[in-house]
Amino acid sequence: MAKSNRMVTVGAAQLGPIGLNESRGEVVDRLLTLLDRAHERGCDLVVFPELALTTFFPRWYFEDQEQIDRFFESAMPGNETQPLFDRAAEYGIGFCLGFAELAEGKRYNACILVDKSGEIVGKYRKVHLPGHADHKPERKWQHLEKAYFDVGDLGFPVWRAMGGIMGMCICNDRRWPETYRMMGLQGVEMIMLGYNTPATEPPWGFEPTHLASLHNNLSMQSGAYQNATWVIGVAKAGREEGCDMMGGTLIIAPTGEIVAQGRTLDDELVVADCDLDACNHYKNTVFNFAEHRQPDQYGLITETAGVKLPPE
Ligand code: CDT
Repeated sequence: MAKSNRMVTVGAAQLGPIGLNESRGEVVDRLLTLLDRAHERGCDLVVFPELALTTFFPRWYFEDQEQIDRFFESAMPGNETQPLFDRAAEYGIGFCLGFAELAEGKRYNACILVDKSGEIVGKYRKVHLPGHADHKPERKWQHLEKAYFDVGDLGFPVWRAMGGIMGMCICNDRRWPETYRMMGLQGVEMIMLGYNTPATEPPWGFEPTHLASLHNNLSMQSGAYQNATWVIGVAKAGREEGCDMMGGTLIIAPTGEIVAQGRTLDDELVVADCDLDACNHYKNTVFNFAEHRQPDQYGLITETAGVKLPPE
C-alpha cells in the first residue's frame, strides 16, 4: 500500500557508547550502518542522539581550550560528516544530528535537521544547559555543559519539512514544559531530540535508578500529549568510559502513548510509522490552544526564572 504523504516512517537511531579516543571516521561509520538499516526498513527520517559524533566530553574537566575544541565541529558538513549527507541524500532519507558546534567564537550543543535532498533546513542550539560551570573534583564524573557551551540563541524554531511541521530540542530541554509549549504554539507535529543521560546521577545523593527512566518517559509522554505532537527521543546508551548511560529510546504518539521502544544499550534502530495527521484530533479539541489558553494569566512564566513565594 502506498504511504500517505503525511506518514513519516521514523528510525530512532540509538547509539551505544562512544569511546574517548574513537575517531570521527569510526563514529560516522556506525551512523552509516544505522542509515543503511533505516534504508532497508523504508525510513523517511532518521534521528541520531545528542553529541552523536563524540563521547559525552562534558564528563571530563579539561583546562586547555584546545583539548575541548577537538570535540567541536567548525563546519557542517565537514570532511568527516560529508559521507553521512551523501548516503542520506542517495537514499532520500532526512536526518536529525546532534553535535558540538563552534561558530563565530561561540560554542553550542546543537542539532540540525537535514531534508531528503541533503540540505540543512533547520538548526537548534540547546537552551537548558544542565550541570555546573566549575570543576568539581569530588564528583565521580563532571557535567560541565555550563562551562563548555553557550546558552542557545535561536529560541525554539520549527520548520516545514517532511510534509509536516518539525521541531527539535536536546536532552535536558525535554524535562521542561516550556520547550514543548514553545513549539506547540507554532503547530509542531514532530519533536526530535537526542539525549545523554546517566542511568544514575549519584554525585548529588541517592536517587533510585528506576527514576531515570520514569522521568524520561514522563517528560516526553506529557510533552507529546499536551501539545498533540509526535516525540522522538533517542538515547546514547550503555557504559561509556565508566559511566552507565540510560537507553530507553522512545517513539511517542500525540496521544502520549509509546509506540516503539529501544530494547538494548547499543547501536539500535527503532522504527515506527508516524502519521502526522494523528496530531489533528487533540490540536482541534482538548488542546485547541486558540480556544482554551488564557495567556493573560500566565505572566509569571516569562517574568521570572526562579520561584516567587507568596508574602509570609
Ligand atoms: N545531556 C544532558 O542534558 N543530560 C542531562 C543530565 C541531567 S541528570 C538528571 C539530562 O537532562 O538528561
